[in-house]
Amino acid sequence: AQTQSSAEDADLSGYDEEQIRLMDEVCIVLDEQDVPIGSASKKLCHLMTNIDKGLLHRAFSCFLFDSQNRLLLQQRASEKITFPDLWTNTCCSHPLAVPTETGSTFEAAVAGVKRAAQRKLEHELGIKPHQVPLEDFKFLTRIHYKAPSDGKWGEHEIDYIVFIKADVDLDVNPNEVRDVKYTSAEELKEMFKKGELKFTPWFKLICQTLLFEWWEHLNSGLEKYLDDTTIHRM
Ligand code: DMA
Ligand code: MN
Repeated sequence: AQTQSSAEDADLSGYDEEQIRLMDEVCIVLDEQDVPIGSASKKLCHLMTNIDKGLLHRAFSCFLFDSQNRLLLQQRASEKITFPDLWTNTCCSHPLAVPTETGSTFEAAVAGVKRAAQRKLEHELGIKPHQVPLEDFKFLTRIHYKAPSDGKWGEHEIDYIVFIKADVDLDVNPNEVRDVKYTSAEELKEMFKKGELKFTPWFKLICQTLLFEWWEHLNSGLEKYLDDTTIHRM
């Protein structure tokens, strides 16, 4: 059979047209050591039938803090195919299987992730690249996790965590983001206690493990937390 475009694909019928189009993006396929071994569409990478066979791809999670050390949260749009309407960290997506975002060494991979983060902060939140210069992103560590979304779709990623401190102007893309809010660490802990908001699985994992300690050290220097060797299996 001929390769189909996602627009005429039964797996994707009924979803938002723009989100269907984005399922044609090409993700970086990895082995368990984070070595790129190929590429596959965003759609193929997020089907649980493929994830259950071990398909793994590269992703990033960006955490943006303002000058008062408040973290910018977003609520995913209802149009999202995976994890719609859930609250999460500032911006997540995938470095694409293109030379500027892939990289064959670890250093090049981190550089690619920073470019992808800058690209998606503009696409999702309307943040202009000059407000989030590449050199201001700080890579922290990698987490490897698997999470089903709704049975059919899910995530299985090695996720590069990057922080950036910046006061930014937002122009939210409603196809991606339903709502945004800034939160202090104490307020976020309260939100988890109250249980009124629903959060994405990867954000919950990062909050349960590493986030709050990093957050406490935002001003005193995160260098000692930079971990270029561990892949946390969660
Ligand atoms: C994918 O995020 C990345 C992680 C860490 C879950 P996403 O579903 O928001 O990606 P995109 O914005 O590209 O749809
Ligand atoms: Mn993914």
